[in-house]
Amino acid sequence: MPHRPLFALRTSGGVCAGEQWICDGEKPIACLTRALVEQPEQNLRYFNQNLKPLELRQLVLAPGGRPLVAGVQLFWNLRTLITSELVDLQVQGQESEQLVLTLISREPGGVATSRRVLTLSYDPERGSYIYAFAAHLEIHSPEVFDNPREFGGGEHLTLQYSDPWYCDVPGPTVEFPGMWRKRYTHLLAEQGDGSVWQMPLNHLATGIPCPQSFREGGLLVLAHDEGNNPAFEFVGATASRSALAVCNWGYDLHLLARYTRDELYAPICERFRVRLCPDTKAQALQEAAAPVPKVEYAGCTELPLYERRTSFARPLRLDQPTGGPTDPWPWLPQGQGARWCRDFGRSDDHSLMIAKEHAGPTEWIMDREGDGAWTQKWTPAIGFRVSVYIKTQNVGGRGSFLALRWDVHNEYNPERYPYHCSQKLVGTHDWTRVQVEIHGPPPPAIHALCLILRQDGPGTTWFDDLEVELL
Ligand SMILES: [Ca+2]
Repeated sequence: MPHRPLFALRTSGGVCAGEQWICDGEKPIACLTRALVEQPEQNLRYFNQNLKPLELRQLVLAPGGRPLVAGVQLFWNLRTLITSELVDLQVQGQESEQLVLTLISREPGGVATSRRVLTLSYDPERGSYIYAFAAHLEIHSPEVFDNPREFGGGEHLTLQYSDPWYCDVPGPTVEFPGMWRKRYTHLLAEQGDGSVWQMPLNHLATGIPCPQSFREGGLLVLAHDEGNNPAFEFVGATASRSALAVCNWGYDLHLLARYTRDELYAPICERFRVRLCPDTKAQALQEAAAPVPKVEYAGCTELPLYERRTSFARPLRLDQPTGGPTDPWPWLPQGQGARWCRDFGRSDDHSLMIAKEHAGPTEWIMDREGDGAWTQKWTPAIGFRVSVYIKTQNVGGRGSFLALRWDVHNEYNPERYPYHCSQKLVGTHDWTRVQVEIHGPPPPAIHALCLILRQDGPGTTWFDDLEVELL
């Protein structure tokens, strides 16, 4: 018997105001939310500018399936302005095979009004729910955007119609008890020129050129988990007008559309669908995909990946998906003379090295240890004890050392927290173990701990056999 859907928007019972879920029969398949989003997600996802975002969350794409898309934003990001204020919600087709939700929101200053229409249906051939979104926008004061400051001499203005993100992506950045399963390795897309684009998931490849248009009806697919590959489908004129940007935090997708000056003065509508991509299609896209372009960071095509106990021997290859059950971040060189040493170390042939003649600091940093960077949850009692072995040769200045620092990433939140430093080694020392601790509660809005290996002065330093212990 083919599945017959019976959709409804329901309010669940609760202590006070209940949650709103779209249901298929008795089964909840997506949550309509306008809840207060706290730190660190508020900072990282909404730039502290949209405290109660209007979103569809935990989208199930097949009857009986698990949620595959964690969130689809139902508002417009108009440069620095957002249609953040909910005006109305209209529901049609309750208890039917096609549910239509119309969500009206406005930019609080009165610049624009958004009318986001979700039409939910079921495609029995693909065994997939179809979440069809129409993102209408009426700009009441186009002059706000139609000026030299916003266009900057270009012919088009870019506005963001959604910023969706996935379930289970990225994988956990370190191994820990109770961690979720890593399932995906690639993003694939059918571009406007007919070619197929691929991006390996490894945090650093998000810098490769992303699609600047899509084939009409083209797909953007997260792959490869059998039977569970979510797709965004670009409908009609939206396909050629859309560009994609991918954020390395969690591979969330910035869906952007380009407009001429004249187009800002007329009603705007972008259309996209969220649905399952058949496995055969995902495989065909992978086989047809153009090669991954060279990916570099500070001249490196591979970097040592972060582990809580490391000899700095394992590489993160920037043009490939990360293997294994985790999705780690790499150690990053900052400043002159930082080199990943592949022929010398304490217990093997790998270490992190800084060698330079001039004064001042160079660092190796890893700034993604923490529950805002996909590890286990923190409590206020969190603390870290970190140790590393340091070998120095003729180091002058303030010396070589390990440091820890609470860390927050966002232009709206300056990095204001102090370095907690270990013993500093000046001169020439054989392998010497240094250690430093940092104790919670972390300051507000903090999402991670930053680990720093620093040489402040001329000379040569090797760092090896790092250990991170949660207290
Ligand atoms: Ca080593």
